[in-house]
Amino acid sequence: MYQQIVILTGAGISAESGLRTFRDQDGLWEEHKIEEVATPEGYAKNPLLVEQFYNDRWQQFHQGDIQPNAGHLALAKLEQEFEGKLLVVTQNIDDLHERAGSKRLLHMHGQLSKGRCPRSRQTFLLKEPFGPNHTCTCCIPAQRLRPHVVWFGEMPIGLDIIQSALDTCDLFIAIGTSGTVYPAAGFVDTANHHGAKTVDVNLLPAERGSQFQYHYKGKASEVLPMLVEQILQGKMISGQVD
Ligand code: BJW
Repeated sequence: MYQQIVILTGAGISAESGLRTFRDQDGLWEEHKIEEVATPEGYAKNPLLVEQFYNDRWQQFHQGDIQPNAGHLALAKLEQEFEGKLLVVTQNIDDLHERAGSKRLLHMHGQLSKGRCPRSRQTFLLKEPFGPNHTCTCCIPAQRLRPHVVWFGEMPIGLDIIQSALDTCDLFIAIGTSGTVYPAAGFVDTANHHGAKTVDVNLLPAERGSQFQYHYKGKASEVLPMLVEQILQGKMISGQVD
């Protein structure tokens, strides 16, 4: 039924694994000022504060009870069994998709597990939270690594790959994202423009005037296993689940 699928995930898919979202009640932005911890200007002004923000999240991500949930696992199953093309684009910096088994995956807002040389942009895998000993091996003198994340005003990663996938996909599914941050929030328009079916999965009901053609209201961990089965069985996606 479908040949090429693009899936966009946001913080909501990891919420049921125990990671906080940004804009929900009790979200990260309730406790932190965006301009202080999620802009290059904030980092230039106070790198230690920003490193602390990411180190706190590192600690949380590495708690033993943080595991991929049924939503992540369903997407990995889709990748294994779907015969067409599939790309999962995640805005999340956690590694729960990888840990669930996803491989055709693009982290458009970076990865917490990596630091980046501010001069060469080379990335380095981190085995521990940020500290003064985290420097690059590509420059002389060695540069202090910065978090490999995309802050406001910075260019997201892999946009050319995402754009060409969106231009040719016939199914676009957004999961657990508030649609407030661009360019990710505009992907649905591109997919609609190219004639794809567009589907939103969110705990909240569909917004009036939403650009999505279909909406599934519910937890990602409950909706995705059902949606993935429908796709694998070649069934048309048509339902509004409330
Ligand atoms: C569940 C659930 C469950 C919960 N099941 N669902 C004016 C107009 C338009 C654009 C701009 C503008 N001024 C500036 C801009 C651009 C700016 C922008 O979009 N600003 C807006 C705020 C207006 N964007 C940028 O600067 C981006 N770069 C850029 O634009 O470059 C230039 C460019 C030019 C031309 C083409 C392309 C590019 C960069 C954005 C970087 C965002 N960075 C962050 C931090 C990353 C590192 C980190 O993790 O700390 O990314 S901010 C934060 O928001 C993070 C997230 O990835 C991102 C999106 O959040 P997400 O995932 O949607 O989470 P929430 O919390 O918002 O929503 C969770 C949802 O889940 C909710 O809907 C819940 O209901 C749902 N949910 N539980 C299902 N169990």
